[in-house]
Amino acid sequence: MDAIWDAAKPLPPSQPTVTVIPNPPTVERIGDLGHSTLWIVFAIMFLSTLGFIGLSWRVAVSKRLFYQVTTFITVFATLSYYAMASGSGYSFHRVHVTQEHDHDLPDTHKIVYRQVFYARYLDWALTTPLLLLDLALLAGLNGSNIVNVIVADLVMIFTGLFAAYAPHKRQGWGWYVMGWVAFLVIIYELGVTGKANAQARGTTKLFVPLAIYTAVLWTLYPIVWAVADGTRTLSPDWEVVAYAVLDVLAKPVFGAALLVLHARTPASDITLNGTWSEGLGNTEGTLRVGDDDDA
Ligand code: RET
Repeated sequence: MDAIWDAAKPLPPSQPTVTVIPNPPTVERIGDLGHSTLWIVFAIMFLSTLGFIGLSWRVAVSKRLFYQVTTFITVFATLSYYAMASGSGYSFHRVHVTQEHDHDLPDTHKIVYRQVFYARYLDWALTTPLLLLDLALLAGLNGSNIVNVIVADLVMIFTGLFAAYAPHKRQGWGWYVMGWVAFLVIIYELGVTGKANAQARGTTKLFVPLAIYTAVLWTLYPIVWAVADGTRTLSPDWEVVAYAVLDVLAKPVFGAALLVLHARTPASDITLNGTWSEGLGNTEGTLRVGDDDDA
């Protein structure tokens, strides 16, 4: 609001004369810290992918499912970190910031352009269902529960994306709350249905620690979101660092723990014979070129 100063009609002393100089827009984007972090995590994801591929070659095709799912998770993360580190996968979100002042001074307004990495949400939309699939298979969830948990997960990620790009703060928090509702559905499916199934299957010792690890770690994501995109307290650089730590713990560290513990727990074996391991139209005993089932 521009204050008008009229010399002919001075303002009464109780109303101070205020000149509001419009604030130029500011840009919040990552710098060296963010860039280096993105490249480091790209390398970690890439090397983990190679490691998981190596591990999967050591088991028979019929027992490779966990290995494959875990490998796909780091493949997608490698691609999204490459996109972000090499300078794509983001856009600027325009935020209108209103600053209130004391002493009856009028509010001031500022436009902020904040760098938002949408590549993150694409990555999460592909990898979080796979992480949940890993856990669901460990627990032995039925198809109906698996569909519920994966749909809830997609709702959570896409509401997060809409929240990040919401033109108004309040609308953004509305999406965020919806994301939390979906997240609670996931926690319920894992904590209640998953635990009961794991007990019946004899995989509790493996499932429960991994499910608790997941629940605690995943809860930190919306907290980071709230202080980064939500209130913009965390700078884009530190936002990248925070998600980097969480992503490394949620993907390579979780994947390695799952594969090591799974290898030690015979009850968690999933053996897929028939078409899955033999291929269509191949009857038992037929040797296929490239088969390495002897592993
Ligand atoms: C958002 C915002 C909306 C509310 C909630 C969220 C939760 C996100 C989570 C992300 C997990 C990502 C993982 C990535 C692995 O690499 C979308 C931030 C609840 C839980 C595990």
